[in-house]
Amino acid sequence: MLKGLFLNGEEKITNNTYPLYHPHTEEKIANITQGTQEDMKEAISAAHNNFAEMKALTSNQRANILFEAADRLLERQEEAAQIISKEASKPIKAARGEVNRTIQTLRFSGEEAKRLNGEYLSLDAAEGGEGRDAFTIHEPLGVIGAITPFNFPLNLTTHKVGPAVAAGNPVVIKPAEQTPLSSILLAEILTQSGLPKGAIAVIPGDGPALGEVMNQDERVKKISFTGSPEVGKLIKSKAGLKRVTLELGSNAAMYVDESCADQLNDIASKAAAGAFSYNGQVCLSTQRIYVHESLFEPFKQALAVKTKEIVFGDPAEESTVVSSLINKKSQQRVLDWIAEAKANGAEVLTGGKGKANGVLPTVLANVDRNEKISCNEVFGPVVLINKVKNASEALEQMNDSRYGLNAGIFSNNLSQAMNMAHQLEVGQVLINDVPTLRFDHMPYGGVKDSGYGREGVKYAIEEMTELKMISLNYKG
Ligand code: TXE
Repeated sequence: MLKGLFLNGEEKITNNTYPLYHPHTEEKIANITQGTQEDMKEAISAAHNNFAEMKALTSNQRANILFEAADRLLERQEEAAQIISKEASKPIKAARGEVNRTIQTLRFSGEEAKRLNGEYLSLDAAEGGEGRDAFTIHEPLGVIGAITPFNFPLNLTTHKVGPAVAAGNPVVIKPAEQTPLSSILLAEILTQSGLPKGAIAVIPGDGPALGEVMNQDERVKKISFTGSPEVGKLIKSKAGLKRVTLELGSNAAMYVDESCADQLNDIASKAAAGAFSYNGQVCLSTQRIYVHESLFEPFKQALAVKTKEIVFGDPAEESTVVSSLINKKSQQRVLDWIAEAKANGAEVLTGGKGKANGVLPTVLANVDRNEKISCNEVFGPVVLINKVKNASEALEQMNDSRYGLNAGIFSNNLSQAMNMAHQLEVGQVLINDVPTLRFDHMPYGGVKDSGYGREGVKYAIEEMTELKMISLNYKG
């Protein structure tokens, strides 16, 4: 299959292509047209030229485009899931889950398009301010640049596109090299649903080259990026007066306190799901688990049992939960970090190398906090479990990280859990849930190296609009 760029509402195929391989079966899936810097400039011009038309759409019209896109995606849900499963090596059940979430993200975006409300301002609070009615409105910014990663190629892209459209902004997408097909599908569906042609473009290709054009072009008013902290910081450093939102990685932690003795099996199941869903390539993957010393041994055993039940294999199989990592480099990095931790005394309860680019679900116990596998984002199917004396030691270890995205606390002691929640250095705290949890309408983003700004439909819209104040002096 030859797949082109999505530009000016249609496919543009050129001879300049790159091959896309299935990470698990290693078969060629497609040849993708490689976008050039000229293509990116053309996409930005088209988006800019469509801004007036986008801005003129009513809230109701924008909402209806998003609702129709949700309905069209629902009709094509199996096709979309197969695309995600093949390009990202995502187990098919998880790929279907991602499509379902994307449909919701589009619907939430449509609903929020109807709620772009401002506020009444009491200007008479200032001396001499009486006799005026003042209020705020939200205006769209202009062209939004969306730079997206491979791990949730449809839903994370929709988290940028849905709010952009809801607010009345055109958008240019630079998808991850490995997963362009789902973004192209999204752009096709939105265009079929009535989005003005040219108001959305997808330009696959080299990140640094295409990102540079987005960063340099002053018509791009905001870049919304999801990916690694290194690239995120680079984009922000070059952004000038553009707005920037960065959704970066993490090494998410959770704590199981002494009050959870009766729930260990249930918590271990949830922790295994949190650690291994989509092969651990999730920014809020459950990576570090701290357990009160009184429950450490039984929890460790329960987690090992649950992990051994997880099926590794071809992502097309219904039973598969963990499949190959995105590429060989990732596989090698994860295996090297496991070997290094083991050589330094960590206990490997289960795990190993899998077929193709795979790593088998791995549990490591008693891992030194300075190990690469502990203090970096592993982005693979590995979970670490360590013993702590009490909640304050758990808190200290959980906060000892360059990242701060999500954290989980399992506790039946409300005040202990709430005290920890207030002191955790993260964007989101989940009490009685693993950190691997995101609903698509909640605010979502990180502190420290995990990010800058917030997503979650309503919150992304706030960052994609300009606040304007209008005042009327009715006394003259
Ligand atoms: O990210 P990259 P990758 C993190 C996670 C993971 C790491 C690697 O830590 O280990 O990222 O993933 C484009 N200017 N997360 O390699 O390289 C690139 O083409 C502009 C966290 O995919 O940052 C792709 O489209 N753009 C996470 C996108 O940036 C550039 C999800 C991401 O690529 C660029 C996924 C440049 N100079 C990964 N260089 C989360 N928070 O969900 C590359 N790109």
